[in-house]
Amino acid sequence: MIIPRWSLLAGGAVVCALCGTAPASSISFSLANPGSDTVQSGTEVTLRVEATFDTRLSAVAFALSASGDTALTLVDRSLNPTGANGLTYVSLTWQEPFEENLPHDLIASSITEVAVDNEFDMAPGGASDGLPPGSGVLLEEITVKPLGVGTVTVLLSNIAAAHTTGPPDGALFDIADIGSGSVVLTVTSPPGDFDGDGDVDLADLANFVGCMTGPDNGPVDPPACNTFDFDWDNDVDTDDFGGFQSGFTGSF
Ligand SMILES: [Ca+2]
Ligand SMILES: [Ca+2]
Ligand SMILES: [Ca+2]
Ligand SMILES: [Ca+2]
Repeated sequence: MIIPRWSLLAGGAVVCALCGTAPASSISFSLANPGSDTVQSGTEVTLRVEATFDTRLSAVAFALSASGDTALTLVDRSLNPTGANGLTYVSLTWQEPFEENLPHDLIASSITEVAVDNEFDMAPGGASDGLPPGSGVLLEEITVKPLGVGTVTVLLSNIAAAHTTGPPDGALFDIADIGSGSVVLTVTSPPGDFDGDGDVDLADLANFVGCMTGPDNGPVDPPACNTFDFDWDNDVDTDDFGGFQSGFTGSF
């Protein structure tokens, strides 16, 4: 029997080599808000883990962690999200107890859960045959708020798909271990965050006066003061102070 080889492309797409005529299968990520892999500290980000598969999906584990000086707060979570195609399933067999009493502060520990874990009994059509084929199926939707400069990693691991090895009506199935894939969000400082701790507060304000150049009297020096040039005209003046006030977050 040929053992399929699956590999993950950038962005989470999965390709299958040596699979012969076996159907393609893929797991893809999308980030609903703001849709970029770089986010500003203090911005709420909704992470959507979507899957597209032409064969039955039998297992996916989902993990969320932070590194650097970033701490994650878990803001919201859809326990049973429904995809655009009307399919609704997230088969949770194990999870950290993070769904109650939101928000949660995830400074110390990451989220790990088995989003889909279906026993596969080799008998097509049964209740434990894995998830039926679908596209754009929403497996997980979770809103986090990263604070501080660093990274947030979304990891899918232990991905397994089941595919037909016999006739098209599915007389025989086999399990393919797809492996893992990750997406990394870079968390950056917002404008005005002089000390790089993710907020714009009085500690940052204390540095504003020392960075002032006056109108059209740049260059801004030292370079760290550029965070106060809100209107990008190479000075730090009262116009920029207005921007600082608008961006003021207070201490987190
Ligand atoms: Ca700050
Ligand atoms: Ca100016
Ligand atoms: Ca300016
Ligand atoms: Ca601060």
